[in-house]
Amino acid sequence: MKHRFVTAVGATLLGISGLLAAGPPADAAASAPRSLSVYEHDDFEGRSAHLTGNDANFINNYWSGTGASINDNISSFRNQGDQRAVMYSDANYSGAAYSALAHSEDSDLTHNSHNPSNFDNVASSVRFVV
Ligand SMILES: [Ca+2]
Ligand SMILES: [Ca+2]
Ligand SMILES: [Ca+2]
Repeated sequence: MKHRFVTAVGATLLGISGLLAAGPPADAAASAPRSLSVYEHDDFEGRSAHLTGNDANFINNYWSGTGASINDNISSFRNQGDQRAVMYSDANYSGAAYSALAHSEDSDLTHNSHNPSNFDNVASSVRFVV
């Protein structure tokens, strides 16, 4: 039901843009913000931090308003961006990789079905990919 509704809206938007017929087409790549919110505890609780670009080492990234590093302490996340965020267990994009799909969230990094089974408190770097 929800899917049919979305399809109907998309068709309506296509119809409108067809009528306007002017202006450049939307550039998907240009509207692909990198926006990953990470949390200290499960269920998006505890302290939080916002990552908006590639970062090779979380050792100098801190929970907002604190001097405490997020390194090896991320337990849940929300990826609000249009790009996939690949988090790595080690610095410099190495070690085990956890792929956080665009517009996805994980409330508990301890149990994962399509990623390393336990990625709780291990993330040390992140790289965004389209
Ligand atoms: Ca860093
Ligand atoms: Ca934690
Ligand atoms: Ca680590």
